[in-house]
Amino acid sequence: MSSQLFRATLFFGLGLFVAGSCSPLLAQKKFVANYDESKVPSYQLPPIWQDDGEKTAESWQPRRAELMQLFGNQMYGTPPESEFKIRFEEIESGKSFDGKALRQQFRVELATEAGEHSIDLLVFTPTNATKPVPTFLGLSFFGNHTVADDKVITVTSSWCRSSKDKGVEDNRATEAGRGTSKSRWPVEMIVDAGFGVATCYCGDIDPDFDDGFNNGVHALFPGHRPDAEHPDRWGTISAWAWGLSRMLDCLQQEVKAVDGERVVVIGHSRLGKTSLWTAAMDARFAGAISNDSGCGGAALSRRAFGETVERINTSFPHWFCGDFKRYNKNESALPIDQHQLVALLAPRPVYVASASEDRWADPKGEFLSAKLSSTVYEALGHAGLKLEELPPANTAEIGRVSYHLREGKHDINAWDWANYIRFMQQIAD
Ligand code: GTR
Repeated sequence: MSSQLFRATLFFGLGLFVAGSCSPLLAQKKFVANYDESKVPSYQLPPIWQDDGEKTAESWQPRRAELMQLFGNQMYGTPPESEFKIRFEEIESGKSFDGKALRQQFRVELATEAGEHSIDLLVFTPTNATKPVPTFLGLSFFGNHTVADDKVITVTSSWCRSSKDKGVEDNRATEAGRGTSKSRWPVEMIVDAGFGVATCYCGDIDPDFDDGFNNGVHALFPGHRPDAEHPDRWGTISAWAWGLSRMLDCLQQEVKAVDGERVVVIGHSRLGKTSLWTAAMDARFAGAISNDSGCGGAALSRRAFGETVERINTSFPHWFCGDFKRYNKNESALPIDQHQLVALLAPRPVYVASASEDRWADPKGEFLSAKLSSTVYEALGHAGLKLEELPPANTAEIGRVSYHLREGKHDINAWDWANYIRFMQQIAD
């Protein structure tokens, strides 16, 4: 190699190294999560109530409207308000789970001037029900066919995240995915308890990757995509939340087996962040459950314990609105925090759940949000969360504001659901 060529190669190599060290990928690798309670920064939470204001039902309404606007503009992004058409079609029904469950599959068709989009909704209700039943509604990570070993359930044709375990090949779901998420959806236990469970695939609403908001329901509203000029418009979590409201439209208008006034939105992890924001935006939901929702869900952002605002905005730049990135490494500047999000659900029953080994999601930060939201429940005439501090593992406190800490990892399992069924009982009564 000539010395000139050597110098050029060295220069180019160094250039790559310098550019590489600034790339988001490498910056991401360098992130070290804080798991040390003594290193949690000292922080002051934004108040739930207007400073020095009265804590009454009357004063809550304007404060709630103000907070909704802040969460919409600064964090999740606002959904469009323009018109759309919606149609429901029952595409299949039959018995499942040895005849215990009625399975119904609906296609929810959405249309605007910009195009059409459809989402498949799967509903299980107890066959022996004598009246419409209270029902859980939640999104799945990999499609309706993954929630049960049932050959009749439609396999999604939407884009899926790569996963051999879930039978995804080249970002497409396959037959091999059937039932692979059934531990997260104990349908038999739910129908045995007298409740329904409905689900659709989050990627049917909006694919979970950073696509410049060109597909999913974003594509129906091209004039409302987030861009440099409008960084406050809806990210993917807001799109999922909007989609869940369309599923509720279907349950309320089309599904006679479901009690549409008693639908509780449930979600795990990123979908638990979504369930809280969904119920905040749509008062028709009778309650909400967030399972291990962590940063951007129930966990207080200011604690920066485990996943932080900067980390989540770097790994998942499409989840929140553009303006949320202003708070990367700058949580104390946020005009909001997640205890206020939980409070937005009052007086409807809310359940925040954590897992002991799920430090990334900050169980203590999740607990504190539930606890602090209680002030609004109390002002509205209901009991708040009865626990004073983070309880020992495998303790569930069920009430209007519920919380549990399950022993184990980041997941949603039968123990979690057994408690969600107990929680649902208060909605049924
Ligand atoms: C993680 C993310 C979390 C949580 C989780 C999930 O990678 O950092 O905020 O949402 O994914 O949804 O499983």
